[in-house]
Order: sequence, then structure tokens, then C-alpha cells
Amino acid sequence: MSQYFVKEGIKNLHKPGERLVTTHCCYCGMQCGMHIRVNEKTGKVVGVEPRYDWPVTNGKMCPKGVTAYQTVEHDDRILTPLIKKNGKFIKASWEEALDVIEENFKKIQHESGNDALSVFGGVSMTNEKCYLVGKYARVALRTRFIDYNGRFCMSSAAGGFQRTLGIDRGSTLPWPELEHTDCFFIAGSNTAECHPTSIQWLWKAKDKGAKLIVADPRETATARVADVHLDLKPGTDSALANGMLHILIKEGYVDEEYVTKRCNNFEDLKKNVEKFTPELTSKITGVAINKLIKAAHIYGMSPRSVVMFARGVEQQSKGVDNVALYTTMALIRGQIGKFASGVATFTGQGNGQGGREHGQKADLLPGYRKLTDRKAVEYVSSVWGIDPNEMPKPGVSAYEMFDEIEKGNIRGMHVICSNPAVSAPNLEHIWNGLRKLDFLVVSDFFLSETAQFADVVLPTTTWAEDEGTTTNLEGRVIHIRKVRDPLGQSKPDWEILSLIAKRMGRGQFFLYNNPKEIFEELRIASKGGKADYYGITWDRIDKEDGVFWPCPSEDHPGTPTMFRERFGHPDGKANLACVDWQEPGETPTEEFPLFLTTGRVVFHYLSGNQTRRVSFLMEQCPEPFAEMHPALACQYQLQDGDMVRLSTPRSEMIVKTMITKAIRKDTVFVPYHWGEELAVNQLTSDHLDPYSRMPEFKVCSLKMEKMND
Ligand SMILES: Nc1nc2c(c(=O)[nH]1)N[C@H]1C(S)=C(S)[C@@H](COP(=O)(O)OP(=O)(O)OC[C@H]3O[C@@H](n4cnc5c(=O)[nH]c(N)nc54)[C@H](O)[C@@H]3O)O[C@H]1N2
Ligand SMILES: Nc1nc2c(c(=O)[nH]1)N[C@H]1C(S)=C(S)[C@@H](COP(=O)(O)OP(=O)(O)OC[C@H]3O[C@@H](n4cnc5c(=O)[nH]c(N)nc54)[C@H](O)[C@@H]3O)O[C@H]1N2
Ligand code: SF4
Ligand SMILES: [Mo]
Repeated sequence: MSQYFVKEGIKNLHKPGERLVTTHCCYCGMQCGMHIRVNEKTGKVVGVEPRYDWPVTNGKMCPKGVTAYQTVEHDDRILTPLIKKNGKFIKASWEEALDVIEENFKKIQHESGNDALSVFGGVSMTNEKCYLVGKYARVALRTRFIDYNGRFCMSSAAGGFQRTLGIDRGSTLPWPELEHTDCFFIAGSNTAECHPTSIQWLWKAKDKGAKLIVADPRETATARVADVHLDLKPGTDSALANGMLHILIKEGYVDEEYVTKRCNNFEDLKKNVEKFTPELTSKITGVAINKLIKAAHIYGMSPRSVVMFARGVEQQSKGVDNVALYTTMALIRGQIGKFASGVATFTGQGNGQGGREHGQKADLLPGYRKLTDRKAVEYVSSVWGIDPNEMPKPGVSAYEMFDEIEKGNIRGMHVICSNPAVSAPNLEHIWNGLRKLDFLVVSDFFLSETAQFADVVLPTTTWAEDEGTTTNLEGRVIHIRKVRDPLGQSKPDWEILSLIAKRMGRGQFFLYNNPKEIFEELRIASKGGKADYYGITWDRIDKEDGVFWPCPSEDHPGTPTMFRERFGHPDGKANLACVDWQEPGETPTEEFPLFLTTGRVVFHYLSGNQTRRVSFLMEQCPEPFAEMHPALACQYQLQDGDMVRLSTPRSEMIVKTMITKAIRKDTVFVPYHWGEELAVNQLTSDHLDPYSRMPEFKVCSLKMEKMND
């Protein structure tokens, strides 16, 4: 078979002189199926067609997905390594760039020890690459300091699922079953803008009479069509979930048999939620009592329900508690492990699920093994061929690596597939850290805001120039295909890491000829772990429309529905969450009287380093804005489009106002897809969840002032 795979039966999409390559979108966790159009003569990527026979997305795509192909051949692509000399980037050969990296990495480690180097990874990469980033840090650089952008994204969901269910798989059910769900309880997810192609499942279910409850301080497009919109104050999800649990228990909606057989802590839970009467819950959350009661009744009465959430509840200093409590709502209704029901977080990045399982996290090894578990260290060391005593200890979380830079403990960093100069909180601290580093390497295909700080920039390939697998938001491992050869001198990340490993004298551990060989090693490294990929092969993925982990052997069918019989804790039971509501890290004060919350718009992706280069998307949404209610605008004498200064205890920025009734009167929302003076992360706080170490991007206190003309 040629290296370019085309599924049969799509001949009608073919244009003369072109071939179609079947793959998936590079952006969000939906991983929509698509065919990329390639001009046969030039080998260039020229367009895209949706893939109608992909069972998760059925030919649906969003504005980012249909323009993603434009980034591949984009004029801004970095096509050679760049070395900074006298403050300017100079084009260089790979040998020159690797010489500089080897010299500086070795110098820093010689002077300050192995842990003076660090790695900041990302999960827009395939499983093969994410796996290799973890191995690169621990085996090639031999440092304990590695973490990744998923810390900003999925870590509270991971923590909440581990605590309650014992295994963190983003969804306990496959997406197409959602069509048969009777009730969706969606908290802190702007589904229509951030996972747009999920909406088809909601519509299908709604056509059959399904009910929709949405908890969000904003009336998002999804909240607008909800049966109940719980318009809570930012940072009050634990109170809301406890309040819902209170009503569900009081009104007899508990599945007693399921709870007795499959859950721990029910008596404690009853005591814990006792005080969360509708009155108290309403007082804390600001949601009207009748809405709370209506939502609980609709949810409680539905035979098949799904509790879903996203960063709105997770990017808080109590994010793990929030996730554990919302998951508990699904547990007491006996919904997990059954058809068309369960619990799911909307995984953010394309490989946000797979990328958090294979060792990019400061404390994790492949297959979700813990670095603090001696047996796990011994097993993975044996796969890697190193002495277990050589395995570095756990490091610190993504944001906390910048504290280590400030203290002088970390002196060098390799950023691979992330743009923290835009996307990390409290940017002043991040910018200072990036400036303070003695040596910074950035691997990217576009010169990001972070790359501007670098000493060496390494040109990587886009997702269309390499092959591999990702794991979508359902937990389904899927195939990303190579569409064209690497542009210019760019190289896939796995090859770059192997080259640096060789320069560091560790090349013998990185002898790969292609990504498939890495996947074969990953299968073994994950074998027996919670996220077991051992039974998954690339062939199976193609034949079976993806394979769901855990899949411990090649004759195992994979696991579309999690927890049918047992949960992931040693006793096989789920742990119901008993936690109180606590205030967010920062609350409004006299000087900063409003809430600021941040997030996304449909037209841009994360730090915007990719989508800000696509003209259609920039035409639709060229700049950030401060979304606020007309009543708030009136109080500040603001018209739509007026400029306002937004300040928090850390910093300030100036943006345009966008007036809409679709937000609480005490809350201002700003999207975060822009850099430098337009970066809202200048304002966000450095409060971290104590368990997941996830930053509180969703809540801080805000002062607003009208700018004089
Ligand atoms: N268009 C687009 N789609 C994307 C992305 C993108 O950048 N752009 N990024 C992808 C990634 S990596 C991620 S992580 C996901 C994120 O997907 P989402 O989490 O859906 O997106 P956000 O905009 O971050 O936040 C979701 C909602 O949380 C609400 N919210 C704010 N504060 C609170 C609160 O205290 N409680 C509750 N209950 N809700 C609150 C906001 O009003 C917002 O509507 O999207 C993925 N998809
Ligand atoms: N205020 C605020 N801040 C937030 C959030 C929020 O809601 N509010 N959300 C947080 C969340 S959920 C997330 S996920 C983070 C994401 O934040 P970032 O990690 O900054 O996300 P991206 O913009 O995707 O950055 C990825 C970079 O890697 C490059 N890239 C893409 N693919 C590859 C590849 O295969 N290899 C290499 N080497 N490079 C590649 C892209 O060009 C881009 O520059 O932002 C977080 N920051
Ligand atoms: S929904 Fe997500 S995966 Fe699908 S086209 Fe849009 S950005 Fe791509
Ligand atoms: Mo994310």
C-alpha cells in the first residue's frame, strides 16, 4: 500500500489531478474526520473535504477545521533552524543548531546538574511524539523537570476522575451513543463554540425529546437552547453541585441498589450535602431557587443522563473538587457504565487525552504509571533499557517550573508544542522567566510569542507531514496520516528529539526509523498500566474506526464503555465526593469589584499562533474584546465598541467592549487567543488547584475604567 491512504467509496469527492488523504483535524479533541486534498503534480496541500463516514463527527466540521489546511503551506512557516545572534534570528543548518544546543545543554548541566534543564511539552502532538517527549526529558536530558500544557487544560478533570472513578478516561461512553441520551447536564462548557461538531448529537437527542441543563455564567449558544440555564457566579460550582446532590437525595432520585453495590461514602455524602439547601445554594451561586429545583427534577427523572463539563469548572483553584462533585451526581443516579449515559469532560486539545497518559506530566510514566511507584519505575526502566536508579524523580507543574527559573534552579528549557508566553497565567512571571533563562530552545512551525524569546528555534512539521496516532475525547485511538513530505528543512518532533539525544550521548535509546516503531514501544511501555494500549495496532485502528483503551491484548475488543462492572480503585468501587464549597482564590473587592473570566471563541484556537495566521478567521474575529451585560455597560457609561481599561491586582490591558445580554451583570469575559499587550493572561491569577496544580484561569477580580476619547 502506498504511504498515502485513501478510504474507498469517496470517489465523488475526488478532483482530477488531486489525491485525497484520509485523516483528522489538528485542533480540538473532537478530532473530526477529514480528507485533505493534495495536488498530485506539486505535492501541495490545496484543500479539505469532510469525512462523512467517520462515526464520531459524520462529516461535520467547524470554521477552524475547514481552514486548518491553509496553515500547512503558509508563508510564515519556519523552514530552517534559527539561531539568535545579537538579538536577531539568523537562518542556520541543522548541524549548526544542534552544535549550539549541545554546547549549551552540556554547559548548563556541567555547571548546575541535570535538573537545571527542563522540558515544556504540549499535546497537539501524536501519542508517539508525546511519549517520546517524556522519554527525552528523563533519558536524554536526565532531568526531573518536565511538564506540559495539559496542566492548564485537563489536569483537574484527571484529578477528579482519579479520585472518584479510579481511572481518568475523559469520557465513560462513546459519542454516537449520545443520540440516545435523555438528559444532558453540561457545566462550564461552551460546547457550540469549542466542540461544535458535538452539537449534532445534542440535536439528535433533543429531537427525540432529550432535556438540556447548562451551568455557565454566560448564556452561551448552548445555554440559549437549554431547558434550564443555571447562570451561576464564577467559582461557585462546588456549591451548585452540592446543592443538586442535596435535592436529588432529598427527593429520592438516588439509585440505591447501584450506590450500595458500587459506591463508597454514601452516608458521608448525605451528611455533607445536608446544609446545601436550595436557599443556601442559591445564595452562594446566585442561581434562582426555582431553577435549581427544576434542574434537579429534570436530571433526577431522566432514565439515561450524561453529566458533561469542561474548563469552566476545571480551571479553578477548586477544579478537582468540582469535577469530583459533578461526577458524584452521575454516580448517585447509577449512570456510569451503562448505555447512552455516564460522565464526560470535553477534552480540549487534539490529543489532550493520549498526551496525558504517556509521561509528559511531572509525576507520570507511560500507561498512567506513577513515578512514585517503584514497580512502575522498574518496569518502564526495563522497557527503556536504563537502570531504575537513573530514573529522575517527579518534577513540578508547568506554572511552577517558572518559579524554579526565578529561583535559579532551572537555567535551560526546551519548549515543544506550546506557547506559554500567551497561554500561561500571570504572564509577567512567565515573561520574566523566559527572559531569565540562560538558554531556551523552542520547537514550532510558526514563530510564536514564546519562540521570540528563544536562543534556538527548531522547525517542526505540521500534523499533515507525519504519521501517528491521537486519542480523541472519547478515548478512541485514531490514525493521523501523512499527507505530504516535510516542507523545507522541517523535521518531525520525534526525529528532532532523537538527534538531540544523540548529541547528549544517549542516542542508543532513540534508534527509531519511523513513528510506528515508537508506537510499538509505547504499546509495551503502557502494558499493564491503567491506560493500556498493548492490544492496539495501527492496522486495527484502520479496520475498526479506532480502538478504545484500555485494550490489554490484540484479541481484546477495546473499551468503548468504561466501568461496566468495576471502577478503577483497588476495591472496584467508586468514591463519592464529600467536599465543601470554598471561595475561589480571588473574589471581588471594593477596588476590584467585578469577576473576570476568560476562554474561547469559535474562530480561534488557544494561543492563536495558528489561527491568527488564517485570514478568514482573522476577518471573523480580529481582536479580543470585553464581553459585558448592558446593565454593567450602562453603569460605566459604555457604548458597544468603546475602549476600556481592565485591571486586576497584577496588571492591566485595554480592549474594546462587546455588549450582550448573554452574561451575568457582575462578570466580564475576555477571550485569550492574542499575545503581548492583547494577552488577557497578563491579568489572570497564579492561584493553583492544590491537587492538580491547574491555574485558575476562570476566576479573578477585576476593575474596569472607561478610556477617555
Ligand atoms: N473554538 C475553539 N475551540 C476549542 C479551543 C479553542 O481555543 N477554540 N480549545 C480547545 C481546548 S484546548 C479546550 S481546553 C476546550 C475548552 O472548551 P470550553 O471549556 O468549553 O471553553 P472555555 O471558553 O474555556 O470555557 C467554557 C465556559 O466556561 C464558562 N465559565 C467561566 N467561569 C465559569 C465557572 O466558574 N463555572 C462554570 N460552570 N462555567 C464557567 C465560560 O463562560 C465558558 O462559556 O476547547 C477546545 N476547543
Ligand atoms: N486565560 C486563559 N488562558 C488559558 C486558557 C483559558 O481558558 N484562559 N486555557 C488553557 C488551555 S485549556 C490550554 S490547552 C492552553 C494551551 O496553550 P498553548 O500550549 O500555548 O497552545 P497552542 O496555542 O496550541 O500552542 C501550541 C504551539 O505549538 C505549535 N504546534 C502545533 N502542533 C505542533 C507540533 O506537532 N509540534 C510542535 N513542536 N509544535 C506544534 C503551535 O504552532 C503553537 O505555537 O492554554 C491555556 N491558557
Ligand atoms: S470541531 Fe475541533 S476537530 Fe472538528 S473541525 Fe473544529 S477544531 Fe477541528
Ligand atoms: Mo485546553
